[in-house]
Amino acid sequence: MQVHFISDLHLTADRPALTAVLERYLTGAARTADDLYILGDLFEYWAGDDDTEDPLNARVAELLASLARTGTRIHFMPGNRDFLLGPSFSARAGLDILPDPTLIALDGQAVLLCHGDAECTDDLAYQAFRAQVRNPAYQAQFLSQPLAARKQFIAGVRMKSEQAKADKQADIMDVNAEAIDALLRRHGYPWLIHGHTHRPALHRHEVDGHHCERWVLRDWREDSSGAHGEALIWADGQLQRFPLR
Ligand code: LP5
Ligand code: MN
Repeated sequence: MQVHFISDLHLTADRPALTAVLERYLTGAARTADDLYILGDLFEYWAGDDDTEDPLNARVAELLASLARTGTRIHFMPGNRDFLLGPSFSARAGLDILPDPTLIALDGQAVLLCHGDAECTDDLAYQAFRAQVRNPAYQAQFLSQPLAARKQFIAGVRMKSEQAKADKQADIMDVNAEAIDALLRRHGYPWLIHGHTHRPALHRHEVDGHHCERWVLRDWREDSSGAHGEALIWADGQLQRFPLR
């Protein structure tokens, strides 16, 4: 059994090298996976499924669909940037959409998957924003607007979010320890895999006497030495980080 986890690719037409890393991965190492879990923020933002024709979005759907045709099951969990991704994209890409959180088993080890933003409970401004944009009525109203207007609105939100983040203390943008303990308790003390915080690490939590590992995924990025990604891979009964170029 081989299971892969990726998150926080933040794909955008402005960073084609990241899409190239994804393409090499989906046509290479990912082929041996029985399951591939994408734990949110695959895209820099998702304005609605009527944007699937956008060249980058169509290309990503095609790359995922061709992996799915080779037999790998692909699962997508929404992130804080692409929670509007819906049934037309998922049908085209050959994936299913999972609720956040979702409990799975890796060779008998219970593992809870989440994006990670819901657990950043110290970031009160973000949680208020999140409650509003995750409201179905608000989303329906948003999606009834023309695509160009939605993209313009998102550009404004992204700018405000960047400004807000500049004034926030770094630790309020990490997950809250009690929120993690409560989540693990509620789900019977599984391990946890999440992204969002861009703070890759392996944390060991003791909750009510239970030992739980928490694996934080690495975001994909471009720097002076090129574009880098990462898949966390369950194989031979253990989790390991696998760098992607
Ligand atoms: O994504 P990241 O890591 O940079 O920052 C997040 C939080 N910010 C966001 C916003 C997104 O980055 C950008 C928007 C994505 C598009 C989604 C489509 C939505 C359209 C509407 C759908 C119905 O998620 C950031 C966190 C950070 O993670 C760390 O956890 O701190 O949160 C903020 O910065 C939010 C601000 O604190 C408050 C909100 C500012 C925006 C106000 C816009 C006004 C419009 C109100 C409408 C709801
Ligand atoms: Mn995120």
